[in-house]
Amino acid sequence: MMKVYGAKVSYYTGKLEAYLRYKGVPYQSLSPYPHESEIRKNVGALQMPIVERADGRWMSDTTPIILQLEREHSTPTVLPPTRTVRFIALLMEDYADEWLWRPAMHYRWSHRRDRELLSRIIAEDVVSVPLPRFLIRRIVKLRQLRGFVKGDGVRASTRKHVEAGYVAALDNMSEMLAERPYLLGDAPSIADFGFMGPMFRHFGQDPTPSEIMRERAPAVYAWVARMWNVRASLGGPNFVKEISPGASPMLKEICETHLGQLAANAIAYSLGPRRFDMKIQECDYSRMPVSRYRVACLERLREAFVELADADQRMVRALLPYPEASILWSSEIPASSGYDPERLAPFGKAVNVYAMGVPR
Ligand SMILES: N[C@@H](CCC(=O)N[C@@H](CS)C(=O)NCC(=O)O)C(=O)O
Repeated sequence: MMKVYGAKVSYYTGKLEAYLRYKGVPYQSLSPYPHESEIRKNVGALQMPIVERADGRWMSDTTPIILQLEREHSTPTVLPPTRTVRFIALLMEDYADEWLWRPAMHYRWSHRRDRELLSRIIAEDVVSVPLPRFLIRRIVKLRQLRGFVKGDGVRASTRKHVEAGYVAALDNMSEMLAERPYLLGDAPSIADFGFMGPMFRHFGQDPTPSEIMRERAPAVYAWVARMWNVRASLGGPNFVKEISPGASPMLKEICETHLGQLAANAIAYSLGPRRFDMKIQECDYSRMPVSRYRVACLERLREAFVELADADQRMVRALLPYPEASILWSSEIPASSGYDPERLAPFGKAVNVYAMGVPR
């Protein structure tokens, strides 16, 4: 059986678990900490989830893991067959993976109730180091707040914008879910699994954002449970064949936020500094940590765009009529991460999203 090293409070572990349950792939959940040296040896970085397979191979990073497992377990597919819809699904997944991470960390670690609860859970259930619990809690709180909140651009001047990003995701998902039970059809696609990262183990479980979700977006709250319960059904998934107008607010938000950040990050990566400034929807973020992994995300999106036929490329461009979207088809901004040139992912050596793990 597949071993999934992760945690029941982890963003990407929740995303992968939802996918494995849907596909009927059995797995065993384990904590990574007692296996840290083995994990580092086999995948290069400690992050969650990490998968150890029955055939002895190890996998990291949920997007390539899902794409690999789709090759091995092709039904029910989570990749919409219509090429333009598939591209939009990958774009939505990337936004959920990488942009909603900041508000998810902010709500968990900036709000006292959430911070106290999660540091207790992590000290009791996740971290296994021979230190008194109160000390583990203190270290965890400081590490997460300093690294992933303040160190990732959440300040007095950006806090409102970070929180508005969560609310926008709720509103935009609600609009899409008013049309169908899953974001792009009658069954979950890779876009739905992407959104399970932030929406399940963070926004749907942590006290402050889950209350907001229940009050403001009960359809998203219901979708989270539906995603956790969904199993392959007879008849196969029916995905939409074209992106409906209900998705427009979501796509606009993705371009203005996530693609704006991917562009600023790629420019900074190509020039060399470890921190960069960016303006997103008129909000100034300063001293953001550069991410090599996110340059690779942009490269993969560009490759997916290039693979589209001309007519499909035109259709995608029409769906994304916002200036930030041009980074998907124009190479004016360099995107050259040098990460995984041999295309071994998910079997290659992982890199943390920020250089050495936590941004400093
Ligand atoms: N791109 C990866 C990211 C995995 C990841 O960053 N996981 C987080 C926890 S949910 C982590 O392990 N962070 C490293 C840390 O906290 O040091 C994926 O899709 O799996």
